[in-house]
Amino acid sequence: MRFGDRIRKLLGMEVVGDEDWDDLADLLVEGDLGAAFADSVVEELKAECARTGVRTGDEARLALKGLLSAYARPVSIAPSLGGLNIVMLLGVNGVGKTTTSAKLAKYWMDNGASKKVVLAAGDTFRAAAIDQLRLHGERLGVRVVAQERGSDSGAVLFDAIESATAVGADLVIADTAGRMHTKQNLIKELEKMDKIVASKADTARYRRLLVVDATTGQNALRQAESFSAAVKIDGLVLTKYDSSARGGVALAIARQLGIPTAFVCDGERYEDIGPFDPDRYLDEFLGLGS
Ligand SMILES: Nc1nc2c(ncn2[C@@H]2O[C@H](COP(=O)(O)OP(=O)(O)OP(=O)(O)O)[C@@H](O)[C@H]2O)c(=O)[nH]1
Ligand SMILES: [Mg+2]
Repeated sequence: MRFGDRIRKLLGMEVVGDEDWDDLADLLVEGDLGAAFADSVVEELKAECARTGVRTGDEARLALKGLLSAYARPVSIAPSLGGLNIVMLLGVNGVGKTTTSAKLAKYWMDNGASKKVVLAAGDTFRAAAIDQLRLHGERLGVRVVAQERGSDSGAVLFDAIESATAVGADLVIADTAGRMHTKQNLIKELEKMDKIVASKADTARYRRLLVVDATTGQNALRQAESFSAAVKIDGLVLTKYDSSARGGVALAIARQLGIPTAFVCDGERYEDIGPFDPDRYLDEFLGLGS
């Protein structure tokens, strides 16, 4: 059963009783809000329902939507005209960074936001990562700038930016490694790449997206904490939303760290990406709407 349907079923009653609130808090924890957030939002909801005289489950879900909407924060990330834009994708291994790099290239070419994209193979840790990005480049007709495995990822980004400028591209999408020998190495590497890009790019055209896997629950919150301690994160990409559709962790990340969500991915095909739509997202999460 989809998460939203479980909420709908739980709050299906005519009159919401005391034990229902506890069950709701438990279910919201399963939806990846985390215990403290779930408890506090249910307390708020209880108070609001008492104050406004809300009694039915349907009304309660609507009121809950209102409370959660403070944390369903969208951000619009798109290349802007008149200069070179850089979008760097960050995240731990396996979350979908490489796939999302390719999806975004196609998405922005298709909607006219970019005339010419360069993909940068900033994951130099694994040889297969470079081949994977090259394959996407071939399929999409997009230039891929890469060096051999083990080379300096900052140098790859530097090259990609030079190359993009030389061929008149307006967008560099940089894939990065999700894995290093140690977590400390990974963070250092990111800080270094970030400095290189920041020194070559117009800050208004440089965006860092953190990719998180919706199926990993509260782990994604911890990842967001460590990445945002190293570099400024402009927005989230919530991937694998198709296989979970709980996705409450995006709300938890916004509440805890103030990071908004830019895109949601719900499948493995290039087209399976779209801008984060808070209204639709909350309706799905709470089993509202159709
Ligand atoms: N169902 C589903 N699968 C996805 C989605 N995004 C990515 N995947 C799959 O997740 C797997 C990992 O994706 P990658 O793009 O290689 O992830 P990565 O973050 O680059 O991984 P590393 O390079 O190992 O750090 C692949 O099998 C993708 O097809 C999504 O939105 N939905
Ligand atoms: Mg990858």
